[in-house]
Amino acid sequence: MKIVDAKVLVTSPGRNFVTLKLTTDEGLTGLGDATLNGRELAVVSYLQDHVVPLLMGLDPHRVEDTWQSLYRGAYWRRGPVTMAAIAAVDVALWDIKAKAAGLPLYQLLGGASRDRVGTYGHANGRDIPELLDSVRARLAEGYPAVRVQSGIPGLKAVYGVSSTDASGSPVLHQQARPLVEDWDTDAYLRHMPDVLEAVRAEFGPELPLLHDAHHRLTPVQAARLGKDLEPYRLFWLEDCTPAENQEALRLVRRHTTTPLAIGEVFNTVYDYQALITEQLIDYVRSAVTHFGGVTPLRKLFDFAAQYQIKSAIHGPEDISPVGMAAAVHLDLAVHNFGVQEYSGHTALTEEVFPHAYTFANGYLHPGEAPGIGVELNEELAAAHPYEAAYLPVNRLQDGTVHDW
Ligand code: GCO
Ligand code: MG
Repeated sequence: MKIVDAKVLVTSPGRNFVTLKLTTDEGLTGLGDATLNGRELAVVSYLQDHVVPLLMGLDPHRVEDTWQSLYRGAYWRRGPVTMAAIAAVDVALWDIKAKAAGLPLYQLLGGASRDRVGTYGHANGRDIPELLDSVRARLAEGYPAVRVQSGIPGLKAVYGVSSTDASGSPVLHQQARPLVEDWDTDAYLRHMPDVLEAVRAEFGPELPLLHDAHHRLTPVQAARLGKDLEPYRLFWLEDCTPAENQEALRLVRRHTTTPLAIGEVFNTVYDYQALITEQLIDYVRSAVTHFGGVTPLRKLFDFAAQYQIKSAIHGPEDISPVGMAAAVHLDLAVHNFGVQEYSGHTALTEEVFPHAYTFANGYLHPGEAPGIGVELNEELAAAHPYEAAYLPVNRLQDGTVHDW
């Protein structure tokens, strides 16, 4: 079998998604997600201009060899653009291989290690009462675990929490120019224990609760937060410090038993090396889409398993259904699965990417369709072309840019 066609499609059924579609001489097709939120077109160019020409005539069964040749052959390794592009090729090849075998991808990854894939959903509130309502809504949808994000008194727009404009309508997180959010770490550190106290008081001790600090704290601030939140027994504290600095987690870990999760912006195992071997974290958060595909993420999970660290694949709406499907196959197959983040997609996105995976009562299953089990409705995709959209920037109250 040979690859005879490769197309890079960009569509925006509510937000931008980049999809690679490979076609073989036998008529099999494979899809891969290459969406890099806010920097989509850089990956489109990387694929179209530099990778697609290399794929023509290639045997799609050679998944490992293709991965190695794209990673090593470029000489310039790593980085989110490169690794998103390689991920799309990797997943599209796995899709073709599994279709050729007539099997859902998880069967090629060793088969199911569980019956269903547990998820967590997002609860956000501008204040505590609104957050409690949002937790209630997630529980009504069946989510077995909930991430809680709250507005901070005195701040107008905080990560994960929509603010409103003068007319009271929600301000979108992603806009044609970056939305400017504001930040005050002391106010945040003072407020978060009250938030968790209120959520625990309302929902009891058993509900697994997560919180995302979105890289905003210094090591000592993160240590303080981890300690202050210990009474509320978080399932995890996510991205407590900026992700570039692995040493930071040593200091945090020395001071708190709150479990730590990190890695949604990581793109190779080297970003995790000290974190895993020194057991500084409890969950690895990388997405198939940003980590170079199923091939390296499987290796990361196996490495992490040696240290009792679990998987927790990043699953916001900016991972397309193609990337989500690949994630759910991996979740079902690996032994050290922890949890899958899942917030679903808009109805239009689901129409553009019809898929075999299902979400019911808080649990995902990849389905039994051969391959990853996702189609692309190209006509509908083309009817919703690319729209420029930036993620926000974050500034302290004196105007200084802060980590977002
Ligand atoms: C999460 C993330 C996302 C990111 C987004 C940026 O935990 O789901 O923090 O919400 O902000 O993926 O593109
Ligand atoms: Mg996050």
